[in-house]
Amino acid sequence: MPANLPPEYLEAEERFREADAKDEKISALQRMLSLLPSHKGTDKIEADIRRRISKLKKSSDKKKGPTRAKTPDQIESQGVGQVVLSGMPNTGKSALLDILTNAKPKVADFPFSTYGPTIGMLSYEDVQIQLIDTPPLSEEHVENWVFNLIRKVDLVLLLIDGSLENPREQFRRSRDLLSDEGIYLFPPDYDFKIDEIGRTNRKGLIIVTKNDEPSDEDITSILKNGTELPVVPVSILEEDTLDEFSRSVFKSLQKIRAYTKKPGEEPDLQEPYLLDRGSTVIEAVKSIHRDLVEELDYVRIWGSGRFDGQEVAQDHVLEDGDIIEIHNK
Ligand SMILES: Nc1nc2c(ncn2[C@@H]2O[C@H](COP(=O)(O)OP(=O)(O)OP(=O)(O)O)[C@@H](O)[C@H]2O)c(=O)[nH]1
Ligand SMILES: [Mg+2]
Repeated sequence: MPANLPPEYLEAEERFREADAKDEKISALQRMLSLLPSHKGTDKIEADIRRRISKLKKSSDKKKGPTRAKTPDQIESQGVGQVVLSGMPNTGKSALLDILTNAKPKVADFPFSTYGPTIGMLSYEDVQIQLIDTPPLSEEHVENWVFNLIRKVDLVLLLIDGSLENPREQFRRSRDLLSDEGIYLFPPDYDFKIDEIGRTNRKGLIIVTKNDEPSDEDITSILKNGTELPVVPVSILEEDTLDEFSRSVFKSLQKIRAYTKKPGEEPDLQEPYLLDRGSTVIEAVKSIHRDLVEELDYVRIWGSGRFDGQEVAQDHVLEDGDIIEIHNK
């Protein structure tokens, strides 16, 4: 118990414990936050309260629990892509899943607190991405399913604890543990060929966690000098870094969103069509409806054209967020 929590704080905490309604819980937590003395000993408590507030704000009143895995590495892919949180013990994998999704993984200030996979859905703008929390990588025992899962996902997030002084060593150790299993990480836009025998290539990002408590050194630039992989700093206490994290994850999945509009009408922005990055206009038309290709006369686009509503060739490469207007013969 850290020193000197004032009696008003303890009262607010009592109110939080007794509250049933979400709003009441949030307001009790906010009161706790305002009454919490600010010193080194209360940092963890503060992080914990902020996480609970953020989670409550995101949660809807109806319960939408995480999907359970059948066997640890057999996880049905949902949403735009399957992304795994990996890294050494205590780097903040579970805390990220906890703050970004409805899942409730165990977050603890001691290492090796996660045993199985926990799945959550990360919302980024109008898409959902599947995030999977896993037990830590370490030179001691790592269960096989952890590596099997990493081999299958679309993107690997390698977490480095940014509050420690040894970012390069953490990176090197994690990278070696993966390569010992034949797993190699490449930048998300890298055009790698089919896996060689005994070797799995995966897209990866380095995530520097706990960016609110950075050590004296500039970890992001130290790491950038040691690898081709993009480096994304994040803190569960800083919302803008979480937004940037989600944006980077979506971008790294190499998908784009396209929307449609009918001539003379407003675009339909309800549900995006998801396409592989690099898709052309004709590929988009095909994916919207096969039959449309036969009847296609021309296409106008809003977004990546030189001007809005530009008529573009069928091999025009689309960009994320483009709106397509299909004109039939
Ligand atoms: N200040 C701060 N603390 C954080 C942040 N993210 C995680 N932590 C703390 O770091 C500790 C470890 O977090 P976990 O999420 O349990 O770490 P983990 O990587 O899942 O750990 P294992 O499952 O044991 O490998 C907890 O005390 C968290 O509260 C952050 O962004 N800022
Ligand atoms: Mg964990």
